[in-house]
Amino acid sequence: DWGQKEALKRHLESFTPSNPDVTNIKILVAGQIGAGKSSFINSVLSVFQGEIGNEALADASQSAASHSFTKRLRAYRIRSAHADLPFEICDIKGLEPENISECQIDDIVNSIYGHVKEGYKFKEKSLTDGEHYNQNPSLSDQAFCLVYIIDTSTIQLAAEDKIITEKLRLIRQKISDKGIPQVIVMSKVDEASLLVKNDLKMVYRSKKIKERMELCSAKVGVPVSHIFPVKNYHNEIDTNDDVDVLILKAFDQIVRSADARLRRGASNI
Ligand SMILES: Nc1nc2c(ncn2[C@@H]2O[C@H](COP(=O)(O)OP(=O)(O)OP(=O)(O)O)[C@@H](O)[C@H]2O)c(=O)[nH]1
Ligand SMILES: [Mg+2]
Repeated sequence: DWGQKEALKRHLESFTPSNPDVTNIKILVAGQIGAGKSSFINSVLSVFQGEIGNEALADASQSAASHSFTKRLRAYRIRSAHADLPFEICDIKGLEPENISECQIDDIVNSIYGHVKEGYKFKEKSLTDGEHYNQNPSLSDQAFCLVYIIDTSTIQLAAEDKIITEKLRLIRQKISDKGIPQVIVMSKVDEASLLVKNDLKMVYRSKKIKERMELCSAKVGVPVSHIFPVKNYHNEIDTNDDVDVLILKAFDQIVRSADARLRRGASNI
């Protein structure tokens, strides 16, 4: 249904967290370098603003990078034209494709639990103390959904695929005790299929996209119902309803998952 943009937007604009102790629901975005994390955050911000913003600075160069363009943890509050919404999305450094480093995984897990303060610059060694370490995170400091961004145009490459899924598996293992939900956003559907590039509405009809979503589901062990294909805003001047609908669908599920986790009670966190 490509006509649901306004309904989805209204629903999210009038949303209040189930737990009254939580002022804003925090969501953490993770994934490989260049997967489109910052662009996804910009896209969500743009949908609610009704115009393209570039708050979460994305990498403007098209070349494949070996270092993350985003270096610090930064939180972005979602705002609509009328008010601040009770959602905050955190952008972090990307996971390096070559190796599986414990440090990167620990930093992500610590960021989810709210131990890493805004502005922290990620280092070679994981954060365990100091001025950026939050010893006693409040409920609003903790993230209640992990969004993992996977590049649809490269997931089929065997080597990358293996490392991506192994890292996700390690993160899942660490956070599974606390029942933090995970949603996968598959970015760059336009780069994965020419059909979709020419008409975004073909995204659920394209055989290639369907195959990639199934591949992702099988490898990561997340049901296809929790995997959302999107095209991020990355070089556009104006927003577009089809792009907005896919972003809103993904964001709506992210918010539902996070809120469901919150409803289960703070005592288990
Ligand atoms: N075609 C297309 N390009 C995209 C999309 N999303 C992101 N990009 C491009 O991919 C590149 C990387 O995007 P970023 O948002 O900077 O990726 P990131 O995951 O934040 O990367 P790091 O901060 O380096 O870890 C940029 O050149 C974007 O313009 C998309 O949906 N489609
Ligand atoms: Mg980034």
